[in-house]
Amino acid sequence: MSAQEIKVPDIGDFDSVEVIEVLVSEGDTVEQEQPLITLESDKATLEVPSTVAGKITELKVSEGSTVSEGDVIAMIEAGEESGGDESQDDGDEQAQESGDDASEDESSEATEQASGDEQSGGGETVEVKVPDIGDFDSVEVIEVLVSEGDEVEKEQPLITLESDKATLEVPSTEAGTISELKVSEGSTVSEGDVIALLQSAGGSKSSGGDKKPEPGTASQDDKPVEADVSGGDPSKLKSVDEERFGKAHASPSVRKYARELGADLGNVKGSGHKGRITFEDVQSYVKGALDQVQSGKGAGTAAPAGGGGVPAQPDIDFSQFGEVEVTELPRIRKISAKAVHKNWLLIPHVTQFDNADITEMEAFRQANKEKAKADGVKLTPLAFLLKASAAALKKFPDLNSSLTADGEHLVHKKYVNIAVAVDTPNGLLMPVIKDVDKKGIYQIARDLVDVSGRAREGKIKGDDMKGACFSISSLGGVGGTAFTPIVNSPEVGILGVSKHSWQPVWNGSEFEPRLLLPLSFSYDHRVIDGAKAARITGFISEKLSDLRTLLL
Ligand code: CAO
Repeated sequence: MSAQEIKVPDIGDFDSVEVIEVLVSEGDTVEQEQPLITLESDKATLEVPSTVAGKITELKVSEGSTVSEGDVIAMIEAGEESGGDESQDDGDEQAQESGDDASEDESSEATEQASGDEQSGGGETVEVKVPDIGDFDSVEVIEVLVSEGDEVEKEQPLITLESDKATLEVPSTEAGTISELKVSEGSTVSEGDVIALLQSAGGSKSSGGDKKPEPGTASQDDKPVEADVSGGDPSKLKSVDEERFGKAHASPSVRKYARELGADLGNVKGSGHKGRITFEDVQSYVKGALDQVQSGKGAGTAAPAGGGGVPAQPDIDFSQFGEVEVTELPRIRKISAKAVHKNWLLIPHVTQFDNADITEMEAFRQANKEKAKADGVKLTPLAFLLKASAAALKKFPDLNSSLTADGEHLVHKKYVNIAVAVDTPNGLLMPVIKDVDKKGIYQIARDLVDVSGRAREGKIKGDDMKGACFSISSLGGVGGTAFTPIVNSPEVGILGVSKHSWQPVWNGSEFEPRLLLPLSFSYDHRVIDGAKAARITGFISEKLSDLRTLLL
């Protein structure tokens, strides 16, 4: 009985792919179709199965080797149950055929296909097709990573495909705007199928193949901080159980991301479709591990199945309890949901509460409201809050700073731009009012009406929401006594404002009615400590209480 070679089959547009796992040992008896090794490139993970049943006499690869199509993985002595010589021949032929499939003609055709059918001159519609995906046909789309209208870069993953043996992401062949999506989650596709129509940006905006794929539509600012989760002891979190990591249900870019952070995917519970592990799951896991390291529990035990202690959202069929209707979140809400989730997980928040006595400020505002209105200005308490916050940003330089990515330096800003949370029909937007420290109350009030109006009408531009040093979220016009706003990273503080109310205040000899404005100041505890936070909130209260100091 002669041993036969098991070769790497047609694996699509990949060459020199790393063996991340060897699933068998010499001497093992394997079944036909039993996976022998797992390969992983930056875009795909796939298992290579045995083409025959039999006994492994020699392994030709080890973990860390790189292989290409046609390379021999192992020698197998075919067993009786495999059907003898006939099946050996089949296996050989199969491996051979796989090799033949990737003939030069076909691979150049695949490359042509992958570069789109039309020339990439600016503004042309380009069809993005499923490239050569090897020995796979009718593969399920398990994730659509973009939406119509999204701007994408060349090489940015658009969809994730998954067969029973492989997961791979299909990247965009051009930079441009997605004008139409031709697939949805659950569709099945084969090589050459059109995934999306893309309005080409001109073909020059390549991001390079090494760019880390971003989850969904998260902005640059949403990129997760590459946290050192070792808590000073790299051995604690960096010991990854390779076997469980290999078996985890995650896309290649999530795997790559987990490897970069030293997160053991085997311990991360997936909250995505069919329990798939998402970027957010990895972030939650890392955050949970970090919290446990910091609280002294140690990361060795910090690997709860729920992803850093955060239980995954169970997929509940609510219709069992009564009638339901499922609606999709608006695009802005999806984006802000990702941002607040990331900020809530990554920033150690504390909220400091205080009351500002705005009796005089309100008297001033009421006295000037009509006159301001005649000048086209809507004078609300928010303009005064912006001015007081600008003064605080100048007085406390750490409040007007951002942590560097390594977490070891502060970038102090010499400008004072403040974002304001605006409730719009499509979700929360944060337009920025620039140079607040250099503007008077009227000008700030004018800017506020301008940006909030444009935000509500959907006319705000991306640039209008960049460059903030601090944020204010006012629910004063709505109600409530206090809340805990979430800091917008990389800012380090946010001021929440609730509805003012008349309260009896003891003045030393009697209770006196005073108008109190509740302030809720949330801050990043890595940058600001509690005493400073109390001073900052006190400073803002003082400025609002004594308009003379504010208007100076
Ligand atoms: N206490 C009591 N009344 C207040 C107040 C406060 N703290 N702040 C504002 N008001 C009053 C205003 O004076 C105005 O009344 P008058 O017309 O009689 O003067 C009324 O409430 C409505 O104000 P407004 O909402 O039109 O204007 P604003 O400047 O206070 O706020 C804006 C503008 C855009 C911030 C606001 O409209 C908005 O969208 N707020 C929601 C923000 C939000 O959703 N935050 C939560 C985010 S999650 O962290």
